[in-house]
This record gives sequence, C-alpha cells and structure tokens, in this order.
Amino acid sequence: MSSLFPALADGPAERSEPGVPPDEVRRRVALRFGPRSLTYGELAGAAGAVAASIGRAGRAGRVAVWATPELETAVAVTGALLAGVAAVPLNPKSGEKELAHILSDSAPTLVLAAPGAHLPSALGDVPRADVDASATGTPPADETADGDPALVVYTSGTTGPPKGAVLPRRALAATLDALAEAWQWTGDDVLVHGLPLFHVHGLVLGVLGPLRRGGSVRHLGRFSPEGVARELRAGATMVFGVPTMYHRIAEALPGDPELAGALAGARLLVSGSAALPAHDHERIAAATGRRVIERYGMTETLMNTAVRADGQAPAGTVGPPLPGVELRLVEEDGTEIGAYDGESVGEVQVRGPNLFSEYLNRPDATAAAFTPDGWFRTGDMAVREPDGSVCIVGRKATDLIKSGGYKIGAGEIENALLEHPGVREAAVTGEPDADLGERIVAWIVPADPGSPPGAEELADHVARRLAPHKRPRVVRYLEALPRNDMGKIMKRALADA
Ligand code: MCA
Ligand code: AMP
Repeated sequence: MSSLFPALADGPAERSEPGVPPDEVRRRVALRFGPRSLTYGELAGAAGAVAASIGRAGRAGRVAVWATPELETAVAVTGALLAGVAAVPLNPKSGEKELAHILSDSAPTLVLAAPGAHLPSALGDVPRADVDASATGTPPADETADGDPALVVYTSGTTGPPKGAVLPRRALAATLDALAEAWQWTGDDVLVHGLPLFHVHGLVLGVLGPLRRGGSVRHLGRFSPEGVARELRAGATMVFGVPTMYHRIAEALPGDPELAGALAGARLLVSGSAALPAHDHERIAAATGRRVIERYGMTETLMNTAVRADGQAPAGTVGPPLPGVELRLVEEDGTEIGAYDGESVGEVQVRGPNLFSEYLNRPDATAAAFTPDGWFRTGDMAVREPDGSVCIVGRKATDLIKSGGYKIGAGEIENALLEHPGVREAAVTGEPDADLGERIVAWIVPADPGSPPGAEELADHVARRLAPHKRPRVVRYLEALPRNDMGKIMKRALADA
C-alpha cells in the first residue's frame, strides 16, 4: 500500500509534499517529548533502525511496545509500522494478571522498550530490544497490504479479560485522513497532549496523526494545564484531551489568565473518549472565547464522527459522520431510525474503512459484534439532530464504566476483587464524578464482617492485578448483595442500598 507516513517515505518523490522541498521536510521537528526531539530525518533513521532489526527477527508475528510516555515509544511503533509488523502497545502500569493475559493472547516475538526501562518478570521470556533514538537505519522495502494488521489494542468488555482489537493499516490511514479533512489538519499543525500511548486516542490520533500529516507532536509526559499553556505559547496549534483534562483546565482557568490567553490562541481544542460535560464546555468558552469541539470514536472503529473545524455543530453533539463512515441508529428490534429529530434514540451502528478487522483469537466475540449485514454494534445510544449531527445520550451496557476516559469493565474488577481472601461477594458500578466522569465503586460483602478488608487494601489489590486506573475509588460494605429471583445481582438497586 502507499506509505502510512509520506514524510518518512524512502524516495525523494514520495518524501516531498506539494510545494515543500524534501530537505525542508527532513529538517522539520516530528516529535518532542520534554527536552528531547527528533526531526523527520532523524525519525526516519531511528524508526528505520527499529524496522531493520524487526525485519531480521522475522516479519511474522507481533512486537510488543512498552508504551511509556517517551520518545522511544513513538519511534518503536513507527518502526514496527515501517517493518509491516503489528505492534501491541502495553500499558507500563499493567498489573500482573492483565499483563499475563495480554502476553499469552498476543504472543509477541519481541518487546521494544526505552533503554533503562524496567520490565516486569512476566516479560522475562520475550526477547527485548532497546530503542536507540539516535540510530540511523533503513527500513526494509514496503511490501504491506491495506488489510495487514498495524496495531493490536486491548480494550475492556463487560465481562472477562480485555480483548485485542486488530486494527488494519487501512483503518489508520482512513481515520487520520478523514480527521484531516474535517479539521483542515496539515503539516503546519503542532499538536500538544499528555495522553497515554497505549490507547487509540494518544497513540493513533495523538502521535501517528501528526506524523501522517508531516506535522509535529509535543508530548507533555504527564498532563497538566500549565504544560498545555506553555506549549501553546511556544507555537502549538491544537490540543487533544479527554474530558477529565478539560475539566482540570476549566478548574484552573479562573486563577490563570495566561492559560486563558494561551487557549484563546489555539487553532483547535478537541475532546474525546467520553462526553465533555456542558458545564466544562461553558466555563472554557466563557474564559477563552473558544469552544472545545468533540469527536466520537472507539478502539474498534477509530473515529466515527467529528465536529468540523469550519462547522457550527449544536452544543453537546459529536458532529456528523466523518467522510467514508456510514452511521445509522437502530432500535432494539433492529428497525433503523431514519428521522433526524433530535429525539428518537437508537444504538449507533457503523460501517467503513475505519473499522477493526477482528478481536484477536476471539471469533465468537468478533461475530457477536457485527450484525449479519456487516454493521458494527457500538453499544452507544444516540439521537440525530436535524442537521445530521450525532448526540451520544448513553450506553447499552451498565457494566461498562468510563473513568478518566478509560473504558473499564465491571466484570474484570469484580473477578479481581473476588480473588481477595477477605471478599465473599463483590459488585462494581460507576457513579458520577465531576473530575473523572464516572468513579469506580466496589460493593463488598466481606468474608468476615468483623474485620473487612480496608478500601485502600482493595484498591491496591486491583491496581496490582489489573491497572491503577481500574482500582475502586470508593468501597461500600453490605451484608448481602441485592439479587433477583434468578440470583442475578440487581445493580440498579445498589444505588439505593
Ligand atoms: C494511585 N496510583 C496508584 C494507586 N493509586 N498506583 C498503584 N496503586 C494504587 N493504589 C497512581 C497512578 O498509577 C498514577 O501514577 C497516580 O497514582 C495518579 O493516578 P490516577 O488518580 O488514576 O490518575 P489521574 O492523575 O487522576 O489521571 C487522570 C488522567 C488519566 C490523566 C485524565 O485518567 C488519563 O490519562 N486518561 C486518559 C485515558 C485515555 O487515553 N483514554 C483513551 C481510551 P503516576 O503518578 O505515576 O501517573 S478511549 C479511545 O482511545 C477511543 C478510541 C477514543 O474515543 O478516544
Ligand atoms: P474505548 O472502547 O475505550 O475506545 O472507548 C470508546 C467509547 O468511548 C465509545 O463507545 C463511547 O462510549 C465513548 N466515547 C468516545 N468519544 C466520546 C464522546 N465524544 N462523547 C461521548 N462518548 C464518547
């Protein structure tokens, strides 16, 4: 297929953009993480060296990437893509159980990491290759096809361990080009963000997006409103973040006129991964004169809709479907809702080149995710506004929690809690939280009511086994869980317990 990264392509003709001489592209800064940066010429050498080393190790299979928020992670993923080998980004804070599952499921032949990164013992059997950001290498010739897997990204379901969504190269190219069209996103844009690099938002949109355009990304390492303001003042044009980040910006604005000034000068402020509450929208608009725009996507579908840079979408909507994306709303009985009336609620179903190809090793789950005529069931409920914009109003599954923009399945946390000796029964729900959107609440029936395990101990237990962002923020103790006649836990009754 044509290169995913024209600005890194291996021939002068491909490397040049219209009107921009190749040498100028090579001297442009591609990546900046704190004080460290790489130009396109340097990235071509470093990622080329990664690709060449993977090539020698054999093209078959997958490579894991220890996805710390560092320059090396971006180089590693770019190198894997140049080599035509699927990359599996790993959360560097993954707990033992989660990491063991992802490794046995994805069976990587190699793990790429920053020099000096400490890898847990679960990775002991996987050969390690350190990424040298100053290397100069040449990738093997591009023999990839559009449908070849580019990334395997793990995402939580309502029950069981996370599933690996296999994202083909076609999907990455399609979603990034559709966003470029909607947002007039070009090589002149400089993106700032502090998103994690093991999910679609931070990795695909936030790193591969600028690289596909021939533009720049400045990663904060760790998100802070001050970091965003500093980079905007230093020339960044776009901000990507989850609602929790915009909430923290909104909280900081009253005491920080410099932050307000910096945001006012940005070309585009974009929020996604969860709904941005109207109150935060309004506070940012009032202090900066700028509206944050939303886009809607999913690990399995990449981006489905976006408010356009030049458009006036009604507040609270995620914009119209992106070019190339077919989107419909469907009632419980399968009837399609044709009306754009801002009222009729249905499940969002999508088709298009932006979709994943399968859940790795899970043909059952893949089949269940699609309708017989090939539409992907998102599980999100929405209405269409009269102008065609989509407004997400909820989710089908109550057992999926969105906290800080992370999707977290109640079932995997319940299973982890039940492995604690002090827990007899457990149920997990999400509760509204001004900062995180939803916070994870664990409802516990202790094995010994006389000495129940403490909230912190249970949070540590879950963080160690799964990941810190999956830990319960609140623990409530009960004598018994409310159950129906079938013995099923009645989660809605828990709120009143
Ligand atoms: C706290 N920590 C712990 C424990 N408690 N570690 C171990 N055990 C514990 N008991 C540590 C954490 O690891 C972290 O470490 C620090 O304390 C703070 O943790 P936490 O409170 O959870 O984090 P936060 O500061 O509140 O994080 C808020 C955040 C974060 C920055 C907004 O939630 C975030 O990055 N969200 C982004 C999620 C995302 O990208 N989602 C995209 C998926 P340390 O101090 O070392 O950090 S959705 C997607 O991709 C689709 C396609 C889409 O539409 O975008
Ligand atoms: P994930 O599975 O982690 O990729 O998260 C995807 C889910 O995030 C979607 O199915 C939606 O429920 C939610 N989501 C993403 N963007 C938005 C948005 N702008 N507004 C509301 N929900 C969103």
